[in-house]
Amino acid sequence: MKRLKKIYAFYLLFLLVSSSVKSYGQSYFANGNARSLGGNCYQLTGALDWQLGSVWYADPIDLSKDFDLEFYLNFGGKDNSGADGIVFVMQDVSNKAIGKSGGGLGFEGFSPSFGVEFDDFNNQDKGDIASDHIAILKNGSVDHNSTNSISAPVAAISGGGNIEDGLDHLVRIVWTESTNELQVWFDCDLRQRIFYDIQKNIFNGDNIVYWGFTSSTGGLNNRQTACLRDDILVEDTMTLCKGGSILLNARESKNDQYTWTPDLYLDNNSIRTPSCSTTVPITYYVEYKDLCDNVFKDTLFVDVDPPFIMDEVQDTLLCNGAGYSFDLTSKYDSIRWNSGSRNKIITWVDEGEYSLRAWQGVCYADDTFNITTSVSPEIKISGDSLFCLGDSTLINLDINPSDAIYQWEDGLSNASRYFSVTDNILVIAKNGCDSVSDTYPIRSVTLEQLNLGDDQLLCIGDTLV
Ligand SMILES: [Ca+2]
Ligand SMILES: [Ca+2]
Ligand SMILES: [Ca+2]
Ligand SMILES: [Ca+2]
Repeated sequence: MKRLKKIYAFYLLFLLVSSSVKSYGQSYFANGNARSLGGNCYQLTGALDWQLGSVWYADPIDLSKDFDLEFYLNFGGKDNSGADGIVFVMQDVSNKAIGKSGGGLGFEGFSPSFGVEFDDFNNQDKGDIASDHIAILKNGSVDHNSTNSISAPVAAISGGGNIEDGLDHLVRIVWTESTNELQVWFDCDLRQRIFYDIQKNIFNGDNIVYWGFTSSTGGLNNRQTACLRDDILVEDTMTLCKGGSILLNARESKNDQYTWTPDLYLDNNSIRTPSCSTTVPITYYVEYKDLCDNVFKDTLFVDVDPPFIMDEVQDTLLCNGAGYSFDLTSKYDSIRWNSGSRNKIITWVDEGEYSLRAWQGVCYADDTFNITTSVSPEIKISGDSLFCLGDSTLINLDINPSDAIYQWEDGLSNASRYFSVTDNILVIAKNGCDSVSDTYPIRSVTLEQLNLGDDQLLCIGDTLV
């Protein structure tokens, strides 16, 4: 099961990466001679001898829940000269699993597996019956006489008709988990019915398994195809965000007539996909005629998640290289930032506009914020600190960063000015990060009058003090 999950996770990743070219074809894994015919149809084998193909649906099936699968099988148009048939398979080997050709039906050889075979060639050594038949087997065996036979072959068509008639045959597989009941319907007739704990007896308790089809030809052949209905796995629970709406979905009906009850919170209760805007959890029943003209009733539970308001973020100034950190792990199921990051624990440091979307269940809320960055102001004062009495000195300020506002001690805020008295100049600068101050002493000086006395006569060789 672990391995299967890993493969599945990888496949999801692949889908995400290649979503621009997503098509139905990528929802399946085709192996051997199998190939997509477009839509939900696959050719499992061509009308050639010794062909071998398998197709596995990308969404695994869950045996711990009920399911009801419908598909069309076409066995080709050659009866006595045609072979070999198709097997509906559940397995947890891999999405590449493929068995043996000929009477092996592409099923023989891989285990653990569960198969419902639609066999149109009589291999007497395997316990086949003369009629085209349906049987249930396990673990890659097509031998009805072996211990791997779960239910013996019965004619596919009551009375023993031929299924290699070139027509699409509607096949329906119904699993009821509570009673471990599996039903196989062929052309609207119930042909096989077993009570068997598939999960425990075959898959060692694993409930998540691959499912799909195998097919082969041998010394005789037919072109064999399988077409899955696109609504093959209809959800039985949906969730909407209160105040919003969601499209419900029922399966294809024979006459496109539906009745949803109760007729509450629906825009139209008689169409296949009504829009539902319920504000409370509610169970709907939808009744319609299925492809076999039986009146069919499905249940769909619609749950409601409460909307919420997010208040996680504010416009923020980050100072001196600090970051804006978030830990949203406990509050939200998932997060998506405008950068594309889905991290719930994150620290932002760069300036810019940010937005995020957060989910609680299927409800989400958006928020935006701005980050600006700055550093604490720095004051540089320059100019002559000494000047002559009666003169003045020019003092310059160089304040960084540019968002800092500043003032001299008297409230003026020019970048340069003259001072003419002794002072200890105070300058204050502030921005969102900090408020700082600096001082700068300036002093006026008085030069004494020099008196060198009267002019005197000095003879060569004399000195004068
Ligand atoms: Ca045949
Ligand atoms: Ca056979
Ligand atoms: Ca058989
Ligand atoms: Ca036949």
